[in-house]
Amino acid sequence: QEYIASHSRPVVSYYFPRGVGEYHYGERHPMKPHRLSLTNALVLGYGLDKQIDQFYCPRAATRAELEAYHDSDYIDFLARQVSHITPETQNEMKAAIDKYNCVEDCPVFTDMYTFCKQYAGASLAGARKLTQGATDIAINWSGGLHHARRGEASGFCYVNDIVMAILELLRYHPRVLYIDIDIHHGDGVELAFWNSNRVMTVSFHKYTGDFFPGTGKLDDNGGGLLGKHFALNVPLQDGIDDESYLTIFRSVIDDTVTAFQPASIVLQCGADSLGCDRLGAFNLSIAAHGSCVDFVRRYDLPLLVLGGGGYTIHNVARCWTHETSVLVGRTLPASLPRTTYYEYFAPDYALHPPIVTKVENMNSPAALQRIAVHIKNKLRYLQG
Ligand code: ZLS
Ligand code: CA
Ligand code: ZN
Repeated sequence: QEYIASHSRPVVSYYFPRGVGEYHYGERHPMKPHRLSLTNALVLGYGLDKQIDQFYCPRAATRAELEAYHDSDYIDFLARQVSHITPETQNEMKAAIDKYNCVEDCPVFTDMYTFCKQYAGASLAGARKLTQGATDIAINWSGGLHHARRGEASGFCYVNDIVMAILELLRYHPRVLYIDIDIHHGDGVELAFWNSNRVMTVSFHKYTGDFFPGTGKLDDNGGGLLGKHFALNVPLQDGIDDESYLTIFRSVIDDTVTAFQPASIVLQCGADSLGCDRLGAFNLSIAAHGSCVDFVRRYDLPLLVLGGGGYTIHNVARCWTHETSVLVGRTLPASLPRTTYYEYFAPDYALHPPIVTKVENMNSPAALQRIAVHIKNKLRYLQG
């Protein structure tokens, strides 16, 4: 007989808002919600829904839920950007569009408010299931939009579903750990909890003079009376490979979990840290990106898993499908199932195609070791 409950399979919930893959930021825009449709098609094509315990089409977040973090004048503005903005109405709104930064990176697009309420509603639903103890792992690939500010859009992000989900978790959990493996700095989440000792934010990102958003240096560690030492930044250079990334990721996360003792973890899985990303310049394979997810899963803490960036969309879908399988504890066949989007995955139709780039690894082992030791020393401040 087996009574070892701790080794039983975790309960996994998956959140996919209806139609979330059908929004368009605009013709030349790199952010393509369509990648969510590709991901969902692969997840279903592989039959992963049979291992997922609860497959939800969550309701949209309400205005009151958005206002738990966001300024009401900003939400008013988003709500007024109803479908079919004509050039004339755009002109009238020009001042407000500038004020809320809804230009270029964050364009006004058809039904954007519904899109925001949907992805935020999904992250909130996951957070609630976790605090109720009704699930062990909640997955929302449409969430993870880490740049949005309380009162303005930033970096393709309008509403910060991550901050909203963490605020929900904090109602029941004394400490929440936020981990961000998107290639961009998780600045919006860091800023929201900059002064808090109940949320520790850890972002791994490309950090060079001009790479967006330009923040996240090694010595940015939180502030205020309580928040000092409760933010960590791991600045990296172009071309980081699987071995280097996994070494520093495991070292930093293990030290952080030991020092901070979180009650739950939120993991942002931006897939723009993969090799061959249209915007990114790292060199990670899908297997290594997935190993980060597996490493976090093994702590057996309530876990909210979110999407984020990812601009070579056929690889984004592969990556998040693989990670869904990691979270449910199943190994998938190497050949992709036939789906309506099968041709996106030519010519190999493989789950793990070789992701090869010519980008040289600009991170020396010595530099990475220096960062890991620096962070180890900083985490000592949490102990005493
Ligand atoms: O983390 O680098 C920037 C800012 C600019 C350069 C681009 N121009 C348009 C605005 C000024 C300095 N922005 C980045 C934002 C990256 C956001 C990452 C989000 C996330 O992955 C989470 C979801 C950026 N990089 C590339 C672009 N913007 C970009 C490229 C091409 C275009 C087309 C559409 C829009 C304007 C022309 C655009 C943005
Ligand atoms: Ca990051
Ligand atoms: Zn990104």
